[in-house]
Amino acid sequence: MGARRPHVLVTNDDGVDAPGIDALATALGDVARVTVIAPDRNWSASGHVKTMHRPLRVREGRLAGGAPVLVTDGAPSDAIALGLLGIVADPVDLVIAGINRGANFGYDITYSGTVTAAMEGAIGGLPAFAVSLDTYESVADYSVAADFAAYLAQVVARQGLPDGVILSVNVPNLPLCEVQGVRVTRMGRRVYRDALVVREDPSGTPYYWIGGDPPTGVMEEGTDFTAIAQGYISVTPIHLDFTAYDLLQPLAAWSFGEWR
Ligand SMILES: [Mn+2]
Repeated sequence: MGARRPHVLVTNDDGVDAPGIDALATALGDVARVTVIAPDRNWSASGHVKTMHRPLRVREGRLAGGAPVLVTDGAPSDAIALGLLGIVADPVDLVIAGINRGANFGYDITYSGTVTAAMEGAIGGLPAFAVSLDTYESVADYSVAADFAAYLAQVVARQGLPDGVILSVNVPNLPLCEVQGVRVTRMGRRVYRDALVVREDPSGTPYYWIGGDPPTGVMEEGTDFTAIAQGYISVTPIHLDFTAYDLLQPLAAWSFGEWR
């Protein structure tokens, strides 16, 4: 690293009290200046949110380990927008979201409050990445993920990222001695096993839960899902340009000229 420590803006989607964001902020403190703006509740699977129809509140609070934090009633992506639009006075160099409880593989990124918070950083013109730990346990060891995030923060602060590209990092739930290394991966294919759960409220009106079993994934070489299954940390570059370029020509050949 050069003499100057990067200024990192941190948020998460599990909420200010989650252990993952505390572990991340603590590890980053060794290599960066850290500002944390965290949502006051769990926003997991909230997707990319821009709150426009109600005011956003921000108050001072503490992370689980006692570090100061700004707490908002907005979504994770709102937290990043607030930080980049002026809540944080000093310029930010890098945006990091996490450490999420639960991996974000394949299409999960479109649901993930963690990954979409990083996307908000990219929309704000900054390099950004998301970090997720492959566990759903409420008590977990975030130290390997935190240590890797602090290392990656230095690399990304130095190298930058192309416009509109973020990194989605997934870390296996293993002790450091069992982690096999780091793999750069593509998005894998998730297999969702959602099922509708129908209940009835006291007045007899039905209501619904989206339940079912946790998603699995297709084991294919080179993917995020497979890297984690084999004990590797997975780093997936994600482009916000969702255009299906290979369909531009075929779609142009459709008979749109016949409309009007
Ligand atoms: Mn989450």
